[in-house]
Amino acid sequence: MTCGLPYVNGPAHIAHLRTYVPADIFVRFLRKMGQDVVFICSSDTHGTPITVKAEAEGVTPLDIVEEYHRHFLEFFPKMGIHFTNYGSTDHPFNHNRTIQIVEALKENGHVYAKNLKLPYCPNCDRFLPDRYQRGTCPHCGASARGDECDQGCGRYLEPGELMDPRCSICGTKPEMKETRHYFLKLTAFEDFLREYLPSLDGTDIARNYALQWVEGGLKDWNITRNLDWGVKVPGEEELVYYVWVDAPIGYIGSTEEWAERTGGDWEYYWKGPGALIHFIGPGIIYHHCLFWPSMLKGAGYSVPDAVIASGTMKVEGHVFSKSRGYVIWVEEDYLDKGLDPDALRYYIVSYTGHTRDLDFAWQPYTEKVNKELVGTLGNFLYRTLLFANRNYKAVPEGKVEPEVREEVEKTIETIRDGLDEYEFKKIADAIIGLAAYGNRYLQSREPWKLTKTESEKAAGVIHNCLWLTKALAVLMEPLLPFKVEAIWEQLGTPRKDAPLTEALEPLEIGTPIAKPTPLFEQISDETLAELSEMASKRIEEASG
Ligand code: B3M
Ligand code: ZN
Repeated sequence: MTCGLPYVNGPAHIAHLRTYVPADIFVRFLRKMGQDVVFICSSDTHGTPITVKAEAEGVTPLDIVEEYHRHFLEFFPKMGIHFTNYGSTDHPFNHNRTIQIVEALKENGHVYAKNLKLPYCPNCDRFLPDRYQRGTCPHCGASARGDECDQGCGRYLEPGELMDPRCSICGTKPEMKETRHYFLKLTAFEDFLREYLPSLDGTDIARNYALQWVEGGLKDWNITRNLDWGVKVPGEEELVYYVWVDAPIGYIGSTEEWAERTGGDWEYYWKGPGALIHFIGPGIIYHHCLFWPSMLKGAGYSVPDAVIASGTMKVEGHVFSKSRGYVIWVEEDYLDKGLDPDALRYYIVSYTGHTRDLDFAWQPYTEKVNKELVGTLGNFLYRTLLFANRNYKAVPEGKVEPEVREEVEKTIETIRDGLDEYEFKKIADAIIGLAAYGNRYLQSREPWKLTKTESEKAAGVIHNCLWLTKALAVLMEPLLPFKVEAIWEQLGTPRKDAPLTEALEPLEIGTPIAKPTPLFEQISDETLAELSEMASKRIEEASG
């Protein structure tokens, strides 16, 4: 299983989390259900996103890559996201794998060379690949950059397609100059794609967009660029492979890094029976559903089984945009302020369905934390553990009531449906629903009244509540891994990564229950005001 690779040209932001949080939750559930998963990611180190940033800062691409590679490596665990391997597309394994795959494509007749006239800036004295040019989108007329209509229809653009290009560094109108490039014969994969895409698992948006593009007609794909930084094309001084060639191959490269480190078998996943699952953002469906399966197929590798593309990200009601200030820098704006990583994981998946627009705003964030996490979930856990500690100091005698058991079984069913449908909100809602049931159960049985008159009954109620607490701990661990560690400690039975079936196992009577501390913290009006103020300031500064 893989996640789209972050370009290492800046720190982690909230839109990144839309891929990584659901993917991490998915992997954790698969493992709880006994599946063997290798969870792969890497720093995307090549292409003009890196070189443009390096030029702007007057440093080398390698400086940028090293700085932000380290950032991401340290960042993911702070959000509870754990890859089996987090590698780099600049690793020699990936350079070699890229060259091997293009060679195989060539041998199979899928790659050809062709001379092209491409924009060349006489002032900067170089060709203008991808982000080195801005102009007009030939499809929708919006302002666009060389490789993508980034402010309009979102389409992928081939070199030479952008209209009225200008050098994005100096603004000069480029000349057209001849240069030799390599192409992947994407058109030859049309029949394959027509047959393959309808059976591709994952979210509908991935499959449907891809099919629509095939219907609209395919074009051969230019796989080289006039750049120094990247995977050098053997025998061609001036060319590197386009970053979208070596970036997905980086999924394989990172698996090879893992295999070397652990003695694992990377070919099992890439040429054998292992299922291949990609989690991605909505802007890179074209690359993952058209280019990538064609490359894999044409070079003799397995093709993806599922592509799970999310919907888009908004911040404070506006389309996510770093330049316009509609951004949350996860480390600086969130974690460094002492805010809870689990609460953010929860917000990301519970706000809306996986393929819809997800808006991050501080007001609904505060409401969700205070109402759902503190009010419902935290409240049930705290009341249960406090009552158990005060009255029994340990798990009291009792029998799990059929009604209580049924609630847990129902929750497990809903979680399984959520995983099948890639609807992670279903899972989050089911967990809060189970806690809400716990609150209702506790409230209706009133054990605080029973302790004097019918002490056995009171103990039975608390036994059931503790059993629910354990079930919740098992079921919500993928969502709220930090909190669950704390719950296990309070329950006196550390059971990290317990299988899903553990949710239905009996409790051990007599296990000591320590004095609990509340798991979730209420967000005050003052904190909300400060956070909202920070957001509006950033937006103001960006527009001014
Ligand atoms: N580095 C980031 C993006 O376009 C890009 C993903 C590569 S996945 C192989 O979302
Ligand atoms: Zn467009």
